[in-house]
Amino acid sequence: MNASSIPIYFDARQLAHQPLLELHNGGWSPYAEKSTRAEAILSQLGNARAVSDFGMEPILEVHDASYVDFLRSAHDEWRAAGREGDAIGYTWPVIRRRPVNLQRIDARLGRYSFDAATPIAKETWSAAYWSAQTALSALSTVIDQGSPAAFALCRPPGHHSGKDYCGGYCYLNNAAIAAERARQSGYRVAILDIDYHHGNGTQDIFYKDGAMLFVSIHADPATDYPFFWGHADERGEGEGKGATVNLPLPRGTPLEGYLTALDQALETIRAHSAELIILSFGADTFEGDPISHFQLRSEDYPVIANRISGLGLPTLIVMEGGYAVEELGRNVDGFLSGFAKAD
Ligand code: Q9C
Ligand code: ZN
Repeated sequence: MNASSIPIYFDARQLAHQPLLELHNGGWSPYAEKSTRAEAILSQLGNARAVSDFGMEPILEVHDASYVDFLRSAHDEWRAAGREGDAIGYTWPVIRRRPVNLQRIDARLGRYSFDAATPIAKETWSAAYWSAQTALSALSTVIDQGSPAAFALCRPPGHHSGKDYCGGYCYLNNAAIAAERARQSGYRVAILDIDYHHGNGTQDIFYKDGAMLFVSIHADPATDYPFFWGHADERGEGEGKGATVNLPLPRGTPLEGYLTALDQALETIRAHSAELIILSFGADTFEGDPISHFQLRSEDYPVIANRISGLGLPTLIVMEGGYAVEELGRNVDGFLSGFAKAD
């Protein structure tokens, strides 16, 4: 049993997604988003509750059907084209290129992705599907059973995935799917994204939506992935103007600077009169993370979590990144314990 008493959801089918390599700084390296991440968290937290199947409908509220079809068949198409290993693109349509409906797998990979960090392996679709169902199951505990909080051990993660693209180890946007579901159940929802990387997919999905607040604290995209999104002047568009709030922080940020941004984020959420929080939680803000550059220590996670739970709002905690596998269980457990603790 985990120290926190927060219900945990996980499905073992999420583990079967195992891409081998990613293109990183000009060469192939072992895929950082390993299945051992989820195993490490699970072995620290103890048993998870069983995930229910909410079907395709909530996924299709967020993602295009053509993209979902692509995700399902891309690996088969790759193999049918005579390729080895995992499907990965190498050509992308430059922004504003006129849409062309191409069948070649390489063109389809370019059309439905934005980077080379997100290979599609044989079991990717199934793992992404169950990761989304994990988020929906944990949400149901909050909105149908009145649990004040729940933890969705989602893997693969989701916040870089938009309505018709994968990227950044993400295929289906678990947090967005849950947020949309919560909204349809009548809640005024705020998404707080505290992964090290900007949640460009989530931002994109709700960019013109004034009812869904998206607030993100992340590494400055001037220096860090995903570079093209997450700058402070991105504030939403049309009716969504003001409902996107980006708080980029420099590399090397320790707890103190982080809490200043967090207080600003929480104030924004209060001002929005949010009734439910979807928290995209990445533990890649940890000082020992192999691909990230903040300076948060293990003992900082309970502090951060406790401030967020101080909002007093029902909260779905959705797992995003975090690649220091050795310390990941401890950091996630610390976060959940700090969240559950009364102040
Ligand atoms: N050379 C999440 O944390 N690779 N995704 C960056 C830098 C992509 C991270 C490569 C990082 C994606 C969910
Ligand atoms: Zn991340």
